[in-house]
Amino acid sequence: MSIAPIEDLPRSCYYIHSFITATEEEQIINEIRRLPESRWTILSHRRLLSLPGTLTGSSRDTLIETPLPSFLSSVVARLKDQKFFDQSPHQVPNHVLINEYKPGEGIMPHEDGPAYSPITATISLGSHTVLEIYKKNEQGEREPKPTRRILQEPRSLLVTTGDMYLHTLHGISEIATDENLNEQAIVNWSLLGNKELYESGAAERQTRISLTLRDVIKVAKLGGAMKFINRRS
Ligand SMILES: O=C(O)CCC(=O)C(=O)O
Repeated sequence: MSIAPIEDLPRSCYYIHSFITATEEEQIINEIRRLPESRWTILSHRRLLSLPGTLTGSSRDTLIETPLPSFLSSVVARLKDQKFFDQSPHQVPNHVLINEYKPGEGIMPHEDGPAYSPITATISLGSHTVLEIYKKNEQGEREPKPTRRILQEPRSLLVTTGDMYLHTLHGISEIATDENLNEQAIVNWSLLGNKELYESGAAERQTRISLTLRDVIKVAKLGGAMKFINRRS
């Protein structure tokens, strides 16, 4: 598998179409559908679920050490083989945020914050989407319009790290159809696997599940966390 950085972006963003197969995509979606409904947090414009769990501690930056579920093992092994996480403290992702978006749903522009090592690997399942990248001005505020648009095909992997992780914001517009899809407007156009699906310039979204895999820097053993809780009570 050749890994090309996205031209026209700082050398800190990688796109790989067909990172997983259609069979793997279906298996992972089925496993996610089997998770109890009570694990999902319903937000107004998407729902989300954290595995192995949500971060704890007063700064919400600590992961209680628990393995990721086995249905993600081959994906995690592939990320390790590709050495994307070699510079992160645990050399592999230890946390995954699962977001589900219906057509018309999205996520406000945001930064991923300091709880994680500065590398994010996102796998898209079930639908494409367009991720919008915003620069910050000299005051550190988000510029009003996105400066880059990245088309993420189903089964693709997007890795962001370095400058891109530290100095930009990213979001997904709450729209049901992505428009203005072409070589000039989409920075990873030349890296798409199935360009013909988008060549009309518009693509309707389906329900998309994204897996955002990251390495949480602080990890606590359950025994240690219990002692900490007891000491405070
Ligand atoms: O769903 C996506 O691709 C983006 C998710 C995201 O930005 C996040 O989990 O912080």
